[in-house]
Amino acid sequence: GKEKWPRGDEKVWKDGLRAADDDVPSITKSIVHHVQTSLSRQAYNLDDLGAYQATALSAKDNMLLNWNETQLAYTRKQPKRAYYLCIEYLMGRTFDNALLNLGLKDQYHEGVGKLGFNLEDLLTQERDAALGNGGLGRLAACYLDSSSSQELPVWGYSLRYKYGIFQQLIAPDGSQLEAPDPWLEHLNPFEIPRYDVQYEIRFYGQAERTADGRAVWSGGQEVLALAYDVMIPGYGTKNTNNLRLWESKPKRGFDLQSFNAGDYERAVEASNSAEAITSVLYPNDNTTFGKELRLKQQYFWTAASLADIIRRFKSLEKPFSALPDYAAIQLNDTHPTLAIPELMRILVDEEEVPWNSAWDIVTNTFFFTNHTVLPEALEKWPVPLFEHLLPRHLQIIYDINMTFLQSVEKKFPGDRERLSRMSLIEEGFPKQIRMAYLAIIGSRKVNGVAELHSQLLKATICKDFVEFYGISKFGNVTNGVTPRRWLDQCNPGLSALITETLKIPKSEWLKDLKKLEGLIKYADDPQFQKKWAAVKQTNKERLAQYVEATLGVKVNAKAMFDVQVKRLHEYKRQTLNIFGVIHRYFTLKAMTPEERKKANPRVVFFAGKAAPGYYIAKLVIRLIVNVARVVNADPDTKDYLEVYFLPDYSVSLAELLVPASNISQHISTAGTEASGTSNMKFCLNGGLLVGTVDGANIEIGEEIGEENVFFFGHLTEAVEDLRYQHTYHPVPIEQKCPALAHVLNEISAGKFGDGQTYEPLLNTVRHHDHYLLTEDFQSYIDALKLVDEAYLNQTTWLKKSIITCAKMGKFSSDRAILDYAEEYWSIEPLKVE
Ligand code: GL2
Repeated sequence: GKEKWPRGDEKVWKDGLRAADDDVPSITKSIVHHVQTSLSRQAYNLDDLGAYQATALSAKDNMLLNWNETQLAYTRKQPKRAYYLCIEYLMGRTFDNALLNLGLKDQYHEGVGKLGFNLEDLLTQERDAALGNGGLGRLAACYLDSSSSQELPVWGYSLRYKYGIFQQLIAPDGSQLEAPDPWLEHLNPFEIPRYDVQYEIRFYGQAERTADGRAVWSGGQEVLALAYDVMIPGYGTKNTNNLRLWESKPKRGFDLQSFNAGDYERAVEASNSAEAITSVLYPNDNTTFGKELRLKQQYFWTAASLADIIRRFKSLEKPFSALPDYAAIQLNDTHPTLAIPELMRILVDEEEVPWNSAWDIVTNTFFFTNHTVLPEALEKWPVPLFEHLLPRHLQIIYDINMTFLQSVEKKFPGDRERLSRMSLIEEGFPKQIRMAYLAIIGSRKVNGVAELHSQLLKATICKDFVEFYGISKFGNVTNGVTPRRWLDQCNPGLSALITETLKIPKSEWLKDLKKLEGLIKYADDPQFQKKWAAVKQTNKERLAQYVEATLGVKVNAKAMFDVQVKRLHEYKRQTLNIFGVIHRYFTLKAMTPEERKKANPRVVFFAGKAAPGYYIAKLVIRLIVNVARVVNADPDTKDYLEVYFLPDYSVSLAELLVPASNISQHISTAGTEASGTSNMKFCLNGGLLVGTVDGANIEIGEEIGEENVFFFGHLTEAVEDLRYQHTYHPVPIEQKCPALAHVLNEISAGKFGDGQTYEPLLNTVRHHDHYLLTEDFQSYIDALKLVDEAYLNQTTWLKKSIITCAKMGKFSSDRAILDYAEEYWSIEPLKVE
């Protein structure tokens, strides 16, 4: 705005400005203040939940001061900004992270103590913000932490789902049950509703042309998008970025006409349908679910976000051609691809920018990251459904496609096959819109999330586009994880040991993770090894306590902890793991008690959710639970093998599991896991990796040395050929892999409950074996044997563990976000003073 500010007396304004409450007396004062005012409670009726809320509100005030200054600095200095559009943000809990990033945890600990509460108890009162399914959503959360910590002007945009990822319950027979996740049931201290930021979003209706040839989209349903802001505090800096979440609301409360006619149900129908848009997160990971409501979510979110971005840009009073100098928009996977036709619509229909200029602006503003090559995850929308919901956008997509195909024809004259391969519209009944292609042609650059994945992209989904645009449009940014949450916060013991050993402030290595290499020179030091081992032991006992408290069983914390936690998916091969466990159980059973004493005791942990409609994945859970039931009850093997399925995997549970692993498993069929990010978290915490030559496992091996990783299995290059063999020259499993055949037969025979139940699962392995379990089983068992042998020698094991952690610097999400900032978005850090 041009008017003078502040209004009124500047001095009064200045006197009113608050400083952060960063000493203990001010902190206790602010907590008590929130108890009294925000909660309207008092000391006599304050429980842990109330104390948590008041304390969190006090911390939020501190964050808000930084947030305000950050936004003011951005507004004043007008830097180019990046916008990260991701339909999922798997944030987990906020409070602990906020205190650590603000550098106020000790003060709050003391202050809360003075008020008669224990900070650690209050922290567990917070519910996870579980607005995501798995790796893709958690990656977005790590990137926000890094963007604030690295002082980059980045905002996230997503949806404020009323219900996050479902709660997982395990029935007595082992099957997964789903319950809603009403995470907003209580006050959420960390969000700010912005009643002043609302946009109208249209669906359905008609797209028509006026006499002068302009397109107008009218009629249909209009709903309101209301902004909620979530502050993202940087570590050791004032910079506090924003995550803006949209909530859908009815535009006119309810339909007054029906109301007046006494038809109250009809009157609220429209309002219910508006609210439904942001009511629940779709629980599918790595698979599309072609429902109209999902498409509505995608458009609602991208349209509101773009309206917001454009409004901010317009306040700069620059010509539209300057948009790419002020905004970079990252399309995280294809879910926000509608932003491309939507920006075209705004520019061409509303701002009267000529089509070609508009397309120039678009293709210099957007960037696209692909997160998977799995065919079932490639988004395609049926044209009839799309046309019904977004008639104008379909016209725009057709126009984009026509111009694009003309340029392809020019470069490859007469190549009709190529035109039909590259078209945005896939022929068929019905025709479908290929969202990945739209994202590719509408973006400045395209990247994958690990070296192998980016190579595969260029060889498969993007092949024709590489030939058309040239290779330089296609890049790689290997994923990363934030060491603040995934080391300092979840493993305070290790963090303290590292700081003490490196003899530099924690803030230095946490923001420059390569500094961990300073640990290498202590890798052989017996004193250091002893401390290193003690930290791991403490973390294992902490996990054991959790398991006892939740499942009521005592875990042998002296045994090796072997962890596989991730979404249940056939490609991730939890089946390989559980079949390996069964094989191990049979092997132990067959031993004499004397022989058994030489075995390496092992506790195997599984956790992860299956999409509610994913039948085979649910069977895998059921099998794991029933194997656990049988194995854990067997006195012959009990001291050597325990198996647990921990229900309701979450970010908070990961924070307990990750620091407690001796080994973790990342065993996808080669070429299927784009990157994986928990592999990075486990290794950063000194857990060794058992894995296939896939995704980021490969780069972890390159960094830490292959001698420190337990690799096994066929390579990506072999997969296609093996699958061909399986289809055209199948060899019976008894012949191919007798050990595995024995495992399957015992399951069928009812060793782990009714064998019939598992037949559909077992048949996926017996026939076709798309994920190549029969091909990898033996080398998997061999790898696990090597693990046992290596674990027997604790000195060399600890050395591996220390070196693994020390060489993980590359996998900080700070490195990844800086890579995006420099190579893609062209944005620079802006330090808030
Ligand atoms: C994923 C990939 O499967 C996973 O390998 C990758 O680490 C993450 C983040 O890039 O993205 N793709 C995807 O759709 N989900 C993922 O976790 N859900």
